[in-house]
Amino acid sequence: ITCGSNSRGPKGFITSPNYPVQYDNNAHCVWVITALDNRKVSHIYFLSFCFLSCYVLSFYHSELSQVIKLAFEEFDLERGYDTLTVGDGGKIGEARRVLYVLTGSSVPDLIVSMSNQMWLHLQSDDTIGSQGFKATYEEIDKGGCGDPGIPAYGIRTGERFLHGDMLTFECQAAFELVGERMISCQQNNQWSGNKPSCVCKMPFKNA
Ligand SMILES: [Ca+2]
Repeated sequence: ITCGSNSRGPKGFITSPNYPVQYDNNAHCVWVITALDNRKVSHIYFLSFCFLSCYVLSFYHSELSQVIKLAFEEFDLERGYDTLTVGDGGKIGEARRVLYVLTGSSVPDLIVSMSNQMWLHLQSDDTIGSQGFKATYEEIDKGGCGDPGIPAYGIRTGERFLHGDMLTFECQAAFELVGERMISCQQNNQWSGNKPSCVCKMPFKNA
């Protein structure tokens, strides 16, 4: 089956077909998410002073200032056989702009595009389905990795999500940190690691 859609910002969500019921076999779905062309009033005001050259500048600004942040809430695809490929830009399947090929049942972390567009391609084979996925998307300003959130029962130090910024995580008493304690926002708009989780320590375990 063929499915998917073209979506525009500033925010929304995408689910696999039939979600939360199993997706179809032989599904072939594509989604393209495009940030809104959000020219601001100040730009239009600016136009009246400088005509063509400033129009080009403001257009340039509006085209490139926003990127797409994709955050998964649920994710479950038949491991190794059904895949969701996420890429940058508007050309579906462009190999050199693939960001991730996702499969299996662990929920991926944030994905941030590098341009104002992101595409997703779900492909399933001819047997065995799974629940599928639900993801929300949102426009964010270019030059950052987006807010990865704070783990349940956790504490985060750091409030900035721009290139080079670092976040450190701790867990509340009685919880143990699993995963990376510190992550940094890389130039490719992706965090260096996944947000950790805080799991309850075994209270009666003998030392
Ligand atoms: Ca399958």
